[in-house]
Amino acid sequence: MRMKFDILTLFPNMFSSPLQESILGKAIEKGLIQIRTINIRDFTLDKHQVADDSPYGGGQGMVMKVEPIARAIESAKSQNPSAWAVYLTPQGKPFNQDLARRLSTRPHLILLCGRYEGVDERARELFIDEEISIGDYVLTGGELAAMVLIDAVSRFIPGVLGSVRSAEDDSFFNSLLEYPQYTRPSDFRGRGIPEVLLSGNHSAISLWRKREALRRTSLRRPDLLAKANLSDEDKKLLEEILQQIKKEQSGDGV
Ligand code: 4HQ
Repeated sequence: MRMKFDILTLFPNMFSSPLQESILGKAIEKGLIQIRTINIRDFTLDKHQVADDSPYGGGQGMVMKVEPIARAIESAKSQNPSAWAVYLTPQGKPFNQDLARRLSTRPHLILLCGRYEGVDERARELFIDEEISIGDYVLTGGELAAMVLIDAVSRFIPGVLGSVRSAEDDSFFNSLLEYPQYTRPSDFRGRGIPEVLLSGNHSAISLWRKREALRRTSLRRPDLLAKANLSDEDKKLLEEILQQIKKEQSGDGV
């Protein structure tokens, strides 16, 4: 039942603190997820435990050798031949919430973290099931990308966010940006909070949150609106909001 993550890395110490605090730490304690780090260097066969070498054809930097990676992945897969092996790279499929949800249905993920100029191409061809990118920027290694992936995937595992909440909740808001949140005090240096939130009128509060989520998404991430599946009622609400934004931008609004 529990989901397993095997992380193949040259820097296993990077994973000790970030994944053991707070929500993920509790999920590990509860046995909902298991995170193991595997040091690729332990799968070298030479006495100096060399895991990288210079690129054929010349050029900058070093490339991670195929044999230690092969042996490390084969070791991880020996416990579960159907484990799904992922390589983190800017060349991969863009990571998003849908991909996180899909990966959360896999009982066992193997995450290969590259350093330097990356790994020998044959390691990717022979042992990797899927390549994933966490965004269009260059990291010093795949380790932080693997942590991002583990964090987002774990939120989908039942119980990780507590017994009631899950990442699957509030389907309307999932495809949109969040509405604004407030907590005490109700007045901070003269700045109040939206009155409706103090009204105790739950349907009015729901409507306000829906409007704010739609407004924020149309202003900041219109690309997300295209993907969201809105009901006819939501679409009407969105039309109203877009009209209002137009009015505000033309200067005759409030
Ligand atoms: N790297 N999304 C280069 C990334 C990355 C990303 C990982 C840096 C692989 C060799 N990984 N190494 N962006 O920038 O996943």
